Amino acid sequence: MTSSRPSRKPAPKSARKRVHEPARKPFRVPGPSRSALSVLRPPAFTGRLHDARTATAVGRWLGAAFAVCFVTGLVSHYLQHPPAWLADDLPARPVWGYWLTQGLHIATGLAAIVLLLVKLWTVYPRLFVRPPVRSVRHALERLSVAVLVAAAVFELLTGLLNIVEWYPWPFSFIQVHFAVAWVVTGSILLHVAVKTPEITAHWSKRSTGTLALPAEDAVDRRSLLLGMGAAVGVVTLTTVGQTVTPLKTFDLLAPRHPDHGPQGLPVNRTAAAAGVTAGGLAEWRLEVAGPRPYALTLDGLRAMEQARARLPIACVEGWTVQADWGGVPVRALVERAGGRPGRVALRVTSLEVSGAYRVMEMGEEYVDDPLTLLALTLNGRPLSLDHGFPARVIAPNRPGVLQTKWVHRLEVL
Ligand SMILES: Nc1nc2c(c(=O)[nH]1)N[C@H]1C(S)=C(S)[C@@H](COP(=O)(O)O)O[C@H]1N2
Ligand SMILES: [Mo]
Repeated sequence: MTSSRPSRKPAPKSARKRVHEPARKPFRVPGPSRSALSVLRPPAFTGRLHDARTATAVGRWLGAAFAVCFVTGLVSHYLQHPPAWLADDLPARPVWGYWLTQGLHIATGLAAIVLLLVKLWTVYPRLFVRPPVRSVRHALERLSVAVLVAAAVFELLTGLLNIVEWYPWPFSFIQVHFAVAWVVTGSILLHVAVKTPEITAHWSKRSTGTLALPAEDAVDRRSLLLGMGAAVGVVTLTTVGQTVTPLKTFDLLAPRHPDHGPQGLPVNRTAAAAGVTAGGLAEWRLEVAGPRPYALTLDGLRAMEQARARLPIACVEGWTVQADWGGVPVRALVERAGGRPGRVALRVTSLEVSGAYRVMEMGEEYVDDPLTLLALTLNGRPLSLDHGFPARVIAPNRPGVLQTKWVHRLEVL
């Protein structure tokens, strides 16, 4: 290798013989003065890694990742916070539905971090465009890109911090992450609309950009895209094992490992954190409110006909573990209180002292589903305290946050 910088030290003899190039002068910013402004002068962007063809090639992967992330995010949001008209029609099947959509949400969100970084690097020379503003249209376009970048960075950053359960901000993650998702989506659509001529011109490999390329530039671009693909592959492989358990051996970077936790299952909120103690459970009864209210002890629940269900706990934060659950079908408990399964919703209250997931409501479809259980056992053993002893909800196709633990009251609605 030859260095482009002249070196003060004499090169070793063997090397000196091979140097044919005259030593280059060190680079100087031309002009009368090296003012503060000249620091802002763009570096010389050689090669075509910053051209429209590269931006298009990277951008469509990023667009695809954001599209999947947005749609799966909507699914997650509406399963957790359904509007009243939808609440009773949320489907309890397929049982793996939320597992799939939330797994995709987190995986595409993590992949989008890599893709966004590459995309920003590809287009950052445009920050130095002179003059900065050519027309009103140009100004609006630049403003829309600024909004897009800010919203996209915000969304990926808050999502990432959420999966590690770190909330270094004063606002509610759920509402703000949801709202900004619309801003990102809207500004992507606007961006695509504005850039349609460029995108179509550079969509295929034979785009004008490529034809004009010297061969080595095409190689550069291919290397960039391969590198990006490899980085996405590594990020995905080292995190997706938290939800695709056959790949759990490679789960090195995800915040959760599917096996780590009591009874082989992770725990988000421990009994201690929820203020639930074994001592406080001595007097535990399940209260069921409805046309014919009643209460049951744990032995009373165990004496009812038991059902089994193999269902995943699919946490919104992206980890999923399948388990065998045993307990009393919720519809049987509702019928016993005089409610008609398929016609009534249910409010479930936890013993938990405080917390966003102390009270949960489930719609008619879930109440009616034979796989929706008030679970007493996990993988054949009584629930551990951290998994919701003495009784917890487990239902198919439902976000983990709604699988309420330490249940003590059901209300037929
Ligand atoms: N009462 C109560 N139930 C709860 C929670 C909670 O904070 N309080 N957390 C939920 C969340 S976020 C998840 S992912 C599941 C996890 O269940 P596990 O801890 O048994 O794995 O429990 C849910 N049940
Ligand atoms: Mo969760």
